[in-house]
Amino acid sequence: MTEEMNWHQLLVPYTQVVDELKVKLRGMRKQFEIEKKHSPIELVTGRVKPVQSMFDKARRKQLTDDQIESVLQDIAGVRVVCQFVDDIYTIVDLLRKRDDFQVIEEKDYIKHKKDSGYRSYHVIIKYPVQTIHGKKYVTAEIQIRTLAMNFWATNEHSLNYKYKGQIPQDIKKRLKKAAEAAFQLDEEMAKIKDEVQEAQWIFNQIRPKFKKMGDEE
Ligand code: 0O2
Repeated sequence: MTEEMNWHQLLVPYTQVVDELKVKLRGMRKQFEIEKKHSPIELVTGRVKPVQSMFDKARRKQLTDDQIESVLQDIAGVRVVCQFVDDIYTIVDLLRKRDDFQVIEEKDYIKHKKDSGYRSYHVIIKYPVQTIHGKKYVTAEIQIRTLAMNFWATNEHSLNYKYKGQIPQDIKKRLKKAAEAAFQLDEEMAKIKDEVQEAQWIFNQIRPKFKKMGDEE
């Protein structure tokens, strides 16, 4: 068996965790909708880190192959996108209360934004997954952010990829400005949250239900 096939085999439980988490989080959203309450969850996506990207990160962090699984917490990654900053903390509370996995770490990059301008709330969990070889505990990262934070992070991520982590200074500066503008948008929206929610509730009664964009996988 090749080295690469070994890694693909190792990643099978991670794929299952991502799939299960997506079902569970979308299930939470459905429940809010059925109970005719504002859903703090707008979109749910997920991915297993591609093997190459896992190796790149391992090299950056100077990890040996044996350390990769225990050190990298985001091999299984799920992203929850919401409308308002408050929703993020509602989701975090809901996650803390669940007993189908254990929250082992939380990183609040909203109260403590990263140097790049990145904002998001990361919840690291230990998730028990059933495999044909028995139960395995898999670490997964749930990233929770607003639509505005997600817009910024997605663009910055593409630029980082394009410039191989070396974004030119002038673009970096603009990105920092854009991060602040996105945050101001979140703050302004928070002030009219009740109005927006009421309007959306009325609108949802008459419009056909569309699949949430970016939520189909
Ligand atoms: P990908 O391609 O999304 O998988 P480190 O990389 O050491 O700073 P660490 O210790 O793994 O980060 O944990 P952290 O800070 O929770 O970051 C993990 C993930 O958060 C990243 O995974 C990104 O998805 C996201 N993230 C963190 N900082 C930034 C940022 O400045 N900009 C953007 N766009 N995303 C960020 P990967 O492996 O870097 O990337």
